[in-house]
Amino acid sequence: MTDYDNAATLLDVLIVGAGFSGLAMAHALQRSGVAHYRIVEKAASVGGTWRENTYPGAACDVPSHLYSLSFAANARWSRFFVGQAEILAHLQTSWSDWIARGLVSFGWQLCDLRWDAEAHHWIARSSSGEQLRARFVVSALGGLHVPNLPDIPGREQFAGASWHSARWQHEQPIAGKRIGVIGTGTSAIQLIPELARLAGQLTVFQRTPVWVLPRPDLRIRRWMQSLLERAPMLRLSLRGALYLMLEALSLTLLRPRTAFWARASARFHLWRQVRDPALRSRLRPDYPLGCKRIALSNDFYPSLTRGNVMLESAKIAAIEPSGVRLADGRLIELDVLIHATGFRPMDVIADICITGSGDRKLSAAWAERPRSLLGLAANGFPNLFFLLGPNTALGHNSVLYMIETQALHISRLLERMRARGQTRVEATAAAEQAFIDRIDAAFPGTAWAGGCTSWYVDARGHNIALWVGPSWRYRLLARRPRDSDYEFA
Ligand code: N01
Repeated sequence: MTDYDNAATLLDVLIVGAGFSGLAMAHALQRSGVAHYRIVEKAASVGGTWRENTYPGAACDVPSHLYSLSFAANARWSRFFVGQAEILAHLQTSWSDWIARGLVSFGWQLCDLRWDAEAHHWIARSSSGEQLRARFVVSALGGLHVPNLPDIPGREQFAGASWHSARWQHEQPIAGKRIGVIGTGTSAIQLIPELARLAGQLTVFQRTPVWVLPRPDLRIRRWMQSLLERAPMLRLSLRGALYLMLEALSLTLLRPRTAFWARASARFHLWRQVRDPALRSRLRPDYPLGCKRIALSNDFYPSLTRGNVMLESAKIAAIEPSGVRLADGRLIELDVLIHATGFRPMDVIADICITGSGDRKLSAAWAERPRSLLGLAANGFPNLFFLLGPNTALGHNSVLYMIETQALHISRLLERMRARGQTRVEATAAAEQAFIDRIDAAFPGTAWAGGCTSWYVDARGHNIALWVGPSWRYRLLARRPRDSDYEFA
C-alpha cells in the first residue's frame, strides 16, 4: 500500500478523469517532478470520450498521426483516420508506459469538491463517500459526454428500444429493424452509413443539413508503418505537415469569405454523390461552412440514396409509442430510435458540486456564462485548473494540442510556486475578464458566429466553447503562465 492510499494523506495534485487530458496532465506533472498525484476515474478503464462513444462507425475526424499525444506517438496507425476501437486500444495499451498503474483509482466518481480556505487545499468526495485531500485539483473531465436528449414531447413514451449515440446498446438487435436517427451532426454522419447497411428501413430526421467534405482516408500499409517507426523524423514531419494544413483551415474559418474553395469542394462532393436534385437541395446547408463542425465523410451521402433509407426534413411534432409523428401529420413507425443529438458541455461541471473560496459555487459563478483565464482557471476557485475548459475547444485542429499546452502551463505554474514556497494561486478577476474580452472581440465575423445553432454558442449568443484563432497563438499565450494573471499566497 502506498501512502496516497490513505485518505488522510494530502496529495499534491488530484486529477479528475483518465481520458487523453488526465493522462497528459499526469505525464506533465511527472516530468516536472511532482510524484505525489493521483488520477481518479469514474469508469473501470482509461479512455474518456473514446471509451464512451462506441457507436458503429465512430472514428476520429482529425488525422491519427496528429491526433496522438506528442510524447506517445504511434507509428502503427492502420489508417489515416482510424476508428474508435484503434484509438482506445492505443490509449489502453500505452498509458501505463508513462504512468504507474497504481496512481489511477478506477470506479471513483467525483461528486463534491470543497475548498478549505484555512488549510489551502481541496477536499474531494466520491459518490461512495470516499474522501481525498489535495493541494491542487485538475479537472480533466472532457466536454462531450453528458448526452443532450431532445426535448421532443413524448420521448419517454416510445415503446421500442431507444438510446443516445454516446450510450450505444450493443446488446440490442438492430439488423433488419425499422430504425430512426434524430440528428445529422458529426456523430450521426459516421453512424448513418453503418446503420443503413444493417437496417430493414432507416429514417434520418434532419433538422439542419451539415456541410460535408470528402474524407481523405487511406490505409497505411505495413511497410509504411515500419518506415514511420524507424524514421521518427519522417513521422514528425508528417505530423507537422498535418498540423499546418489544419491551421490553414482556421484562416478560412476566421474569415469565411476566404472559404470559397472549401464551399466549392463540399458542393461538388454533394453534387457528385447525390444525383437526385430534390434530395440534393434538402442536403444543402444555408449557413456558413464551419459554423457547425464540418463533417468528413465519403459514405454519408451515398447511404442516403439507398432504397432502404429515407431522409425526413419535416419538423418532428412528437414521439409516440409506435414511432415519430411529423408536423405534417405523418407517423413514421419505428422499432429503434437513436438520438444522435449531441451533448450538454456545461452539464459536465454542473453535475459536480464545486465550492470555492467564500462558499462560491462554480455552477452559480458560471450560470450566465463560463468565465475563466485561458479556459484554465477561474477567479474565486483557487488551486483548481481545467483542461479543455471554456473557450479552448477547437473547430479546426487536434484538441490534444490544446490539452498539452494547458498541461504545460499548469505544471510550470506549480513548479514556480514550489520554488517560491507558495501554496495558493487564483486567477485574478481582471485577467479572467481580459480573456473573455479577447474571445468576444475575435468572435464576430468568424464562421462560428454565422448564425447557426451549435454547442459552441449558448442561448444568449455567447461563444462558450471555442478558442477563436490559430491554435499556435493559444500556445504562445498559455505555455508560460504570467505572474500578473494570478494572485499568489
Ligand atoms: O452532436 P451535434 P454530435 N430535434 O451537437 C440535432 C464531436 N465529435 O454528437 O443542427 C431534432 O453536432 C441537431 O440539429 P441542429 C465534435 O466536436 C467529434 O454529432 O441543432 N434534431 C444536430 O443535427 C462535434 O461537434 C468526432 O438543427 C435535434 C444533431 O442533433 C461534437 O462531438 C466525431 C434536436 C446534434 O449534432 C458533437 O457532435 C463525432 C431536436 N430536438 C463527434 N436536438 C471526431 O471525429 C438536436 N438535434 C473527433
